[in-house]
Amino acid sequence: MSVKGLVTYRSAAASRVTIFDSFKIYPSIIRKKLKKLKLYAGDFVEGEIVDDKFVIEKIYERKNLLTRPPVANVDNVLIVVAIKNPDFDNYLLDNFLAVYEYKQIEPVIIFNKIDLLSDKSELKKWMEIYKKIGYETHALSAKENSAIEKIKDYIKGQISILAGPSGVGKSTILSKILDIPIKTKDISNKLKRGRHTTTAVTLYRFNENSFIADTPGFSKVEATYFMEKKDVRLYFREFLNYSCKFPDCTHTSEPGCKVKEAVLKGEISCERFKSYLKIMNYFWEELPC
Ligand SMILES: Nc1nc2c(ncn2[C@@H]2O[C@H](COP(=O)(O)OP(=O)(O)OP(=O)(O)O)[C@@H](O)[C@H]2O)c(=O)[nH]1
Ligand SMILES: [Mg+2]
Ligand SMILES: [Zn+2]
Repeated sequence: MSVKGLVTYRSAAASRVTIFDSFKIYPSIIRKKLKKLKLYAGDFVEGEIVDDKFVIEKIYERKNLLTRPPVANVDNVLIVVAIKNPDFDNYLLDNFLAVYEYKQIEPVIIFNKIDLLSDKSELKKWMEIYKKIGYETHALSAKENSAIEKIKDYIKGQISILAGPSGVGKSTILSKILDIPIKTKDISNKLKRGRHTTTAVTLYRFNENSFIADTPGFSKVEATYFMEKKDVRLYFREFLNYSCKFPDCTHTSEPGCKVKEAVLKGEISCERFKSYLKIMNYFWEELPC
C-alpha cells in the first residue's frame, strides 16, 4: 500500500521519512529507478513500508530548494537577529532578505534577546522599517520565553528554518518551539559535526504537522553570491513600487530614478537604501543617512 511522508532527516549516507497518518519515523531507502534523483530533507515522498523501512517510490516536485542548509519546500525562513549581543547589523539582514526573496521563500524577521535592552527605541525603529515594507516582524526573548506561541502559530502546518548570524539565539528558540529542554550546546554540537562531514539536516516536528530545522549561524551572506548584481534591485521589495525613467534602472547613476527620489522624500528607508548601495558598490553623495 502506498504511503505519503516527508523526509525529515538527510545526511550523505542516510535518510528518514516521517509518514503523515501516524507521524511514525522510518529509515528510508530509494528505489533503484530513482537513484539518480537527489533526495533532500523537506522532500514530499510516496512509497511503501517494507521490513520497517520506507522504500521511496516517488519524490514530488519541489517548490524551492535551499542550499545552505540543503532543505526543500521551505515555507518560511525565520531570520533571527539581535539588537545587542551580537550588535544588530542591518547590512547582513538586508542581504539575508534579498537572498530569500530571490529563492521565493517568505522571510520572517525575529528580533531576539530583547531582555537585554533597557531602551527599546532602536528596536522600535528597526521593526518599523521592516514592518512598513511588509515583513512579518516579531520581537522576543527566547530566554524569557516570550512570544514563542505567536511564532509557533504563524508557522503552523508548514516547513520552516531558522537562519541568521551566529550567536543570536537560533538554537535557543528552537528548543523553546519544540518545548523540550534540549541544551542548545547539544544542538550546536550536532550541527557542527554535521558541518564537517557533509551537511546533515533534521526537520523537527512540533504542533502535530509543523516542521522546523536549525542552521549554524552565518557571519557573512552576500546577495551577489546568489544573483547577478544588476538583479539585486528586484529583491528589495519596496523598490518595486516605483517606475524609473529606465525600466532596468539600477538606482545608482541613472537619471530620472524614482527610487532615489523616494529615498530623499523619506518614503524608502535610507538605511535600506544604504545597504543596497553597499551591495552595488556605489557611492551616492546625496544619501541622507
Ligand atoms: N539574554 C539573552 N540571551 C539569549 C537569548 N537567547 C539566546 N541567548 C543566549 O545567546 C547565546 C547563543 O545562543 P544560541 O541559541 O546558541 O545561538 P545560535 O544563534 O544558535 O548560535 P550559532 O549556532 O552559533 O549560530 C547563548 O548563550 C544563549 O543562552 C535571549 O533571548 N536573551
Ligand atoms: Mg545554534
Ligand atoms: Zn531607479
